[in-house]
Amino acid sequence: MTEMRDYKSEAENQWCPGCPNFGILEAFKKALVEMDLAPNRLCLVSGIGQAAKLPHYLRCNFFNGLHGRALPVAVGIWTANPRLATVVFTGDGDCYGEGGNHFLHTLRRNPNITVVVHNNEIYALTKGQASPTTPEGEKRTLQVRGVEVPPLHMPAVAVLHGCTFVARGFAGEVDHLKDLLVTAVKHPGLSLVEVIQPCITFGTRPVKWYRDRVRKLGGDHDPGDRGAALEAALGKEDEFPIGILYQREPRPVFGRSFRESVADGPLYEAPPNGDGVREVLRSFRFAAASG
Ligand SMILES: Cc1ncc(C[n+]2csc(CCOP(=O)(O)OP(=O)(O)O)c2C)c(N)n1
Ligand SMILES: [Mg+2]
Repeated sequence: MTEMRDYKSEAENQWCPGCPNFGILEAFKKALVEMDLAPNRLCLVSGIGQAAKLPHYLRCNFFNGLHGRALPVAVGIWTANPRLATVVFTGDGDCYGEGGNHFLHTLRRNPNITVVVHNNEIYALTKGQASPTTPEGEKRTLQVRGVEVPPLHMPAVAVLHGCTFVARGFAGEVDHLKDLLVTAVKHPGLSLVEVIQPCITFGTRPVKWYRDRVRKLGGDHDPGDRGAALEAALGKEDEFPIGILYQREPRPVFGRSFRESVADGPLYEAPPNGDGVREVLRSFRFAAASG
C-alpha cells in the first residue's frame, strides 16, 4: 500500500507560507495514496516557476527542465516508458506563454499524460509580471498602464482541439481537486487540469475573492456536451465553474503505429534489433563513401 510518507522529500519548501500551491501538493499526495501509485511508477515533469517546483517536494522520479519545455520532455518519457504515470506540473506562464506552442501540439498528439496547470494569472517566480491569463486592464509590474490584450482561455482551446479530459479545480478545495486528479491520471490520453491558485504575494485579489466565485459543476452539467464544456471552460468574469468541464471517449494516442510495430511496453524491454542497426550503419558508410 502506498502511503504519504513514501513520498516524503528532504527538499526545503520555497513557497510563501500559506500559498495555495500547498493545497495542490496536498491534493496530489492524497490522489497518489488513493490510486496506490508507488513513487517508482510515477514520473513528474516540470519547467521553471513556482508551480514547477512542486516535483521537488515529492520523493519520486522527476525531470525539472527548461522554462516552457516540460511537455516535450513528458511526451518523450511517456514514449520511452508508457507504464509510468507521467504528470506535468506547470504554471500559466510556463505552459500557456513560453510553452504555448508545445501545448497546442501536445493537444493534437494526445499522449497519455496529465498536465496540471497552476493558474495564478501571473509570472509569480519573477515577481508578478502579466501572464497569458492575466485579466485585461490589470496593472502589473511591467504592464504599468494595465494589460492591453485579452487573456487566453486554454481549457477552451483544449476542448476544441482534441483533449478528451479537461477539468478545472480550486487549490482551496483540496478533496474536490484530489478527485479531479485521480480521474485525470486514470483517463487514457491527454488530460488537462487547470487549477485556480491565487498568488497571495503578487496577486491583486485575495483567496476569498476566488472562493466566493468558484461554483462546483453539478448534475445539470453534461461533460460530454462540447458546447456546455466550452461555456464552462470560458467561465464568466465573476464566476469560475470547477469540476470536469469536458470528458469524452478516448481517442488514439501519439506514436501508436510505432508501438504496434516495435514495442508495446517500455523501450528497454524491446528486443534488440541487431540486423536493423547494422543495415542503418551500412547505409551511412555507403553515403559517406559516395558523398
Ligand atoms: C526562457 C526563459 N524565459 C524567462 C525566464 C524567467 N522566468 C522564470 S519563471 C517565469 C514565469 C513563471 O510563471 P508561471 O509559469 O506562471 O509560474 P509561477 O511562478 O507563476 O508559478 C519566467 C518568465 C526563464 N527562466 N527562462
Ligand atoms: Mg503563474
